[in-house]
Amino acid sequence: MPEPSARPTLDKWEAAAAKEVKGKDLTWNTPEGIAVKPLYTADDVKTDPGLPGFAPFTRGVRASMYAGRPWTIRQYAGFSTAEASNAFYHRNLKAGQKGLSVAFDLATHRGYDSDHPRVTGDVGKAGVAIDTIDDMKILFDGIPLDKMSVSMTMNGAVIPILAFFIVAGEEQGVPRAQLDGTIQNDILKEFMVRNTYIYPPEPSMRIISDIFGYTSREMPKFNSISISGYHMQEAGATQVQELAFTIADGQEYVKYGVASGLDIDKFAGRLSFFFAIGMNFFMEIAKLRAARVLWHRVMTNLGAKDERSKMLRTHCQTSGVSLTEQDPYNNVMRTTIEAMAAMLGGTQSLHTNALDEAIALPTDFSARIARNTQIVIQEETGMTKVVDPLGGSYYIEALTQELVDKAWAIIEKVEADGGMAKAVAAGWPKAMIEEAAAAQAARVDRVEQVIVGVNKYKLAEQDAIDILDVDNVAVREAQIRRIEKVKAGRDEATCTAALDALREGARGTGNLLELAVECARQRATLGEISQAMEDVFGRYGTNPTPVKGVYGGAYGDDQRWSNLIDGVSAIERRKGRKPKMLVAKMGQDGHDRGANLVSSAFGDLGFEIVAGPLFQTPKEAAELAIKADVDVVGASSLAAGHKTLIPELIGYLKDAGRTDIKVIAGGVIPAQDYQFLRDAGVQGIFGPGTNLVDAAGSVLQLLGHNVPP
Ligand code: 3CP
Repeated sequence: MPEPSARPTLDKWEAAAAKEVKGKDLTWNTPEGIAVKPLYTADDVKTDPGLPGFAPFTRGVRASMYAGRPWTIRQYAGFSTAEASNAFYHRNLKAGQKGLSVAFDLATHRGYDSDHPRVTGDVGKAGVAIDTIDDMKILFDGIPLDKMSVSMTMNGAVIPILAFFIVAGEEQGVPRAQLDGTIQNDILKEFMVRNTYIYPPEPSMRIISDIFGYTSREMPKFNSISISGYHMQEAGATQVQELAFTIADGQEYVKYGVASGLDIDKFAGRLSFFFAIGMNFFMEIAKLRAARVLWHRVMTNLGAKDERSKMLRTHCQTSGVSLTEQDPYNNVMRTTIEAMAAMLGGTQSLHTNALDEAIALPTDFSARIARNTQIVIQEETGMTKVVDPLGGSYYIEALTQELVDKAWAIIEKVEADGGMAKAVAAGWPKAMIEEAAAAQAARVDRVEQVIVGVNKYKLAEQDAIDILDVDNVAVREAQIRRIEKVKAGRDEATCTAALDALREGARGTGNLLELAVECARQRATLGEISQAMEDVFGRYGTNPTPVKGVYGGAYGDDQRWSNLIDGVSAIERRKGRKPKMLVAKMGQDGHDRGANLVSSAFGDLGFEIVAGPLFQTPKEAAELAIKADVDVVGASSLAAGHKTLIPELIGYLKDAGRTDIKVIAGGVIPAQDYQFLRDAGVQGIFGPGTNLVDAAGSVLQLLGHNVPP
């Protein structure tokens, strides 16, 4: 070591670096507005991160962390029937997975039984169909619910699903006090980004308080909520937005729980979190550390005394949107990098995405690679042997503090507005996220942000990979047979009485989960339990409001963009009105990032956009298209319903004599399905990673105007 006086100063380093890069500014301005410097030193570290296992838990919630027990390898899965999903779980557990995480289909999420006419395209797609307690029992057949921790991603139909889970335990001989697991139960982010809500915000918040009340009393090992930022990042949020809104959501839930009469330290210890881990490696590590600091601060301010109540425990999932359909084996590397960020950030539980997850549900092959990514890190690398190995890194510590400060400013704004429920109702968090999404799409389309294989180093030709295709007609028929069997075998009078009691409880103050558990015992279906509450609460719906000017604003006087605008004007002159496009979301798929981006970008080009409401049937979408007299319908599908829903839409337009209305499809559509859709009459298909400027050129061509390349 040189003597302190002989050590080079920062000024000297700056001069040396500037000489090397000939004065180029090396500051990296990240999307969250952080100016990342090329070098960090001890001068940048303003706070002592303390020790792991001690407040404010910057360095982790356990003293020994992974040296004592590694994080839980918990792969999110579920598809088609309960039998198929159960078999998949058994195979995965045998191969080294440690905890379960159930994915439900969208019909289940939205509280519909599989025989409901609105969900023909959704049953068994993107998750398992659960209609009755019998389905739930089959799902966990041979899996002891007192030993295996089970996470269930459910928000809308959270009451019937949790009731089925409790009764499945009972009928397995496991008392509810021994049930170990987590329910997502996070409705605020549904209103912001994910959209699988059923009821309006106020009764939805009551449901959450009822679940806190019941589980804190009856199920001490069960995590009553998974407060989720994941879906915000998937919808385009920056890491600061994800962090701030998630912590603010948590704060709101605690306030509601306390207002419902619960003692904060009786339920707060079982609140858990869920974050996305994207490709900004150090930012993600710092984000998890910052989240723990922020939660400790929030809970201290809310009056929690028990340190467990202030400890942020979290699940993480590698980022789905960071995966690409193009050159998909790159996704293995992306997921590995993200998994490392999650573990270096100190996650408690982790899902690693499969390489084909940008286009379909995982196959056994892709699920194995995803799972083994975690097993290799845990068992081959020695990375788990040291607690928080990045603690004390100048950059990580400085970034952690910067994220804390930036997120805190947003949390304070939320508080000034009266809390997250009010902010969500006012709509500004959603708008902020959508603006960030539009800005990011423009960065990618303009190659300011590189995505290997998509906007740089593209393959001339690509081999198709094998993907899983679910025959949802067969799944639906099997589900309908089981619903009929369950209904035929139950005592109608006691079942109706239990449902009536639930309806009354919804009108009054009875605990909804407790009442639903009785409905589940009496073999009421998920649809019936949901409907009993809907009779009182109503069903909620909103219309999208795409952001304006962000995507187009990024293009300035770019020549191609100007050519497109000229093309739109040419069509306007020819038709005497602007070209008109319905952006349609059909089925129960609430993922609206793609639809909103298309609406924003095409709107900025001068199209008249009809932003269709979520959850339309094909018939409703066709009727809206005809009524609005659009030139083109863009059907956005992110949850695998396209092969059923889009041909039906075309059928309705044809029956109405409107074959002049062109139909295009976009979203998560595997190449294998392109010919099927073309044969059904789809005139343009835009899969994942589509450049919106290219897409606009194709649509203008479809409308009879050729845009110069
Ligand atoms: C942990 N333990 C330890 C140590 N580490 N004991 C001694 N020494 C250690 N070093 C203890 C814990 O205290 C705990 O016991 C037990 O071991 C289990 O550890 P854990 O850390 O609590 O882990 P786990 O049971 O896996 O729970 C993790 C959380 C839980 C808390 C995060 O909520 C969870 O599993 N969440 C998963 C959520 C999920 O899968 N979501 C999927 C979303 P005690 O409990 O007794 O203290 S998928 C969504 C995809 C997108 C979409 O929505 O569509």
